[in-house]
Amino acid sequence: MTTTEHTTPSPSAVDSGASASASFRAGSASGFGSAGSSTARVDTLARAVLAAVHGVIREHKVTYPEFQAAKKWLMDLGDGGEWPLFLDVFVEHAVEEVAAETQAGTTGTILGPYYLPDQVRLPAVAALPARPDEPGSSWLFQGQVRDLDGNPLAGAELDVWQNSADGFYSGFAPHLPEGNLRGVVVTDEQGRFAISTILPAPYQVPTDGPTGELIEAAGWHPWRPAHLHLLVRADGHRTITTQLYFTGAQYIDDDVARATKPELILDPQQLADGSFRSEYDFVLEPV
Ligand code: MBD
Ligand code: FE
Repeated sequence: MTTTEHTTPSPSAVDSGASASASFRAGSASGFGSAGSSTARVDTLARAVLAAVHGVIREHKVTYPEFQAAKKWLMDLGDGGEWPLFLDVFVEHAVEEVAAETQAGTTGTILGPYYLPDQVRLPAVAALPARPDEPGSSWLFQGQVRDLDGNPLAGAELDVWQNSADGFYSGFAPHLPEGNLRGVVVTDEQGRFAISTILPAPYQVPTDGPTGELIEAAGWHPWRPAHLHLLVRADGHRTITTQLYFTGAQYIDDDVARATKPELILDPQQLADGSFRSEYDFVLEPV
């Protein structure tokens, strides 16, 4: 396992797990009914999931001690508030793959557990809110939002969020100010934007919670490559949920969340002053 390169400060799995659970509940998701699923659909999916689990048990001759250990681990996952983390790390990529089958324009990828709505609205040329002494390499990220026909989309929103150099997301770690490295940037008349921020850092799944316990017990590694999250939206267009990554970055070919895609990898240019610059354009399809 390659877990030694980055050391993390004190925020615990419970901090991020509890906040991620609360934030998910505050969002729009509710019961099966709200998903628009009929009784027949729920029946089909629930049967299929249970059949898959039964299949694993039979194929691998799962024992009673293993069944009880799994039960305890699942209980811990709920108690630690880590269901959103666990599902977004290990399951969401498959849901996104299916969604992508009917999506045109910029490639999407998973949302993850750390999106927070209602962040500060910023003009097309803006710096993300950051601490006065925000550590990390300066990064200017700029580009244009267009429709499928190549027309610029003025007033489009780039709702962006990223971790700080120590690997944590604001809102999910008590040492970071609210709204740090989050913002909604609105494109100008030419659909353009230029965002000043820092390069994001690799992300480590908390090792002191149940998700980390499973990763450790299975001999996997807990890392995601550094990434910038974005929701890109414009009136009359389908919102793109995506992430941008960096060429040659650690874990770029071995993301624990399986959420990298070749089209989403940037190759930032380093300037003489040591800062970095990237360009990326987004294309949205009509709804
Ligand atoms: C992250 O930062 C993330 O983007 C995902 C998908 C899962 C866990 C943490
Ligand atoms: Fe993330």
